[in-house]
Amino acid sequence: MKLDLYMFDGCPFCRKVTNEIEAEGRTDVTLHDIHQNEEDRDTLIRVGGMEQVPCLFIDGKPMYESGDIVAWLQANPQQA
Ligand SMILES: N[C@@H](CCC(=O)N[C@@H](CS)C(=O)NCC(=O)O)C(=O)O
Repeated sequence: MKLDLYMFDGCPFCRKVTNEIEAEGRTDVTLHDIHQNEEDRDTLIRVGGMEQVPCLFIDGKPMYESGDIVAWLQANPQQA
């Protein structure tokens, strides 16, 4: 499963998600800072439909809302 988190530094909702990733010790989520990379920002808007972060792409399908993302991460632990 391919997991890509679109976020930016200083976003408290993104921090909630990255804290969960750290707490779980996950290494399967690739971070994309939309303030550091214009291409990532364009991808978020094109695929997700809006610039809101955090947004987790699960095999390319966007999931917005930090609470939903945290719940999804907890329900889908990293595969060995
Ligand atoms: N309810 C959302 C709020 C996310 C949110 O407001 N993110 C801000 C950055 S801290 C944002 O992307 N704002 C731009 C927008 O909503 O278009 C969540 O919990 O994920």
